[in-house]
Amino acid sequence: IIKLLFLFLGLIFTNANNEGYCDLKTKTCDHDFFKEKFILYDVNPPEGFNLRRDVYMRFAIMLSDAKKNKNEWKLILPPWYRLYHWRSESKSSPIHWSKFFDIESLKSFAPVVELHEVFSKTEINILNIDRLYVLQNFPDPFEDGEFKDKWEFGEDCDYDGEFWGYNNITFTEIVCVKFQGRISNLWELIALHPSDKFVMFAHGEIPLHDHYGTKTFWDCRKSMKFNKDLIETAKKFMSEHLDCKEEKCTSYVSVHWRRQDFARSRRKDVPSIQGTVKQLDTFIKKNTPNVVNVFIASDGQNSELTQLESQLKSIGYRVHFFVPSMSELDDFKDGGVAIIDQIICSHAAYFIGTFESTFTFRIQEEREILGFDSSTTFNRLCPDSGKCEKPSKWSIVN
Ligand code: GFB
Repeated sequence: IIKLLFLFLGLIFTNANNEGYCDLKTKTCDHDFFKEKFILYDVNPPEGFNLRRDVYMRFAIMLSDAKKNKNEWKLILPPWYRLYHWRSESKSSPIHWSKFFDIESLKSFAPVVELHEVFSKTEINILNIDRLYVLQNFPDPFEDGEFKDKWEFGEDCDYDGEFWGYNNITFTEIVCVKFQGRISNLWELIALHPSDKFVMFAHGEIPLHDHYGTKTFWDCRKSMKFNKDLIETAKKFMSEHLDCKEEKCTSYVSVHWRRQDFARSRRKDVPSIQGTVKQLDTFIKKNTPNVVNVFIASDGQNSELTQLESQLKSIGYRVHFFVPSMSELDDFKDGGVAIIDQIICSHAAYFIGTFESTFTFRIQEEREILGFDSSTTFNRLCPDSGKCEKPSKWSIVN
C-alpha cells in the first residue's frame, strides 16, 4: 500500500513537473500552481513567539529580494503550534498566521502563502518535501579568530520538530548542513537540486539577516500588521480603561514586566517586585509627573502581579492589566492576548521594557513605526543592584 501511495504521489509530481498540478481524479490541471516552488522552515522548538517573528522576517526578506530577480519561490508560513510559553493551549491544533497577522499585508511585502492554502488549492492530501535541510551550528563560530559566512554538509542529524501537528507531511531526503552567516546563502544549497519543488529548513533561526535595520528590514517589519480583531480589542481597552483614543496616548505609561523562565535565567537583569515599584515611580515622577495610569504587560504569576499592583496602588497609581474573558482567550489564543498587550504598550506616552527580551524589542519597533520619540521608548527596568546597561536603540529607516 505504501509503495502504491508513493507511486501515486510520484505520478502527481511527474505531472506537476511537466504541466502544472493535475488532479488525477477529476482530470483537471492547474497549470500555474506548481510552476511555483515552495520553501518551508521551522524553528528550534523551545524558542518563543517574538524570536520567531524575527526569523520570519529573515526568510520573508530573502524571498522578497529573490522575487525582484524573477525567482519563483514562495514562502510557506509555518503554523504556530504548541509554543513552549503558550500554556493555555497545550493540546491545540496548528494556528494559522491570519489569527495574528494581516495576511494581505504580509503578501504585499513578500510572496508568502499559508500552509492550509497549499493543501486546499492543490487538493493533495500529502505534502512531500523533496529535501529537508536540518541546519546546525558550527562548533566554533570564530574559527581562525573570525566569524565568516560558510556552510558544509554535516552528519548525524534529525528533525526535532513535529511538522506543526500535520501527519500528512512527508519528506524524501534529509540533509544535515552546518551553516553560519547570511540567509541568502541558502540559495546556494537550493541551487544544487534545480528540480526540487518543496524544500524545508529546520532550525531556521540559525541563518542571520543579510542586513539588519535597513529600509528593506523596516518595510518588512511594517508589513507585519496585526489581525484587525486584535487591534480593535486593544483600541477598545485603551479607550475604555486608559482614556486614550489617539495613536499616541499621553494618558498612561506602559511596562513590559517579563517574568517566568526569563526572570529565572536572567536574574542579573530583572528587578524584584519592590525594585520595580521604586523604579517606575522614579521614572514617572521624572518624565511625566501628571500620569497616574500604568499599564502592565506581563507573563508573571497572579501572586506576583497582585503584589505589584497593590504596591503601586498604595503610592497613588491606577494599575491596568488586559485580562481576557474566557471566550476572548479561546478566540485570540495566548498569542493574540500577547499581541493585544504589545499593542497597548506601543501606544503609551512612555514605555519601559525588559532588557533583551524579544517581546520588548517588538514593542520598541512598533513604537518606532508609530513615530514616538526614542527617549519615550528605549527605557528598561534595571536590576535592584549592579550594572544596568543601556538598551540598544534600533531606529526606523524610512
Ligand atoms: O516572545 P518571547 O520569545 O519573548 O517569549 P522573550 C515569551 C513568551 O511569553 C511570549 C509570553 O511569546 C508570550 O507568550 N509573554 C511574555 C507574555 N511576556 C508577556 C506579556 O507581557 N504578556 C503576555 N500576554 N505574554 C525568550 C524566549 O523570551 O526568553 C526564549 O524567546 C527563552 O525562547 C528566553 O525562553 C528565556 O525574548 O522575552
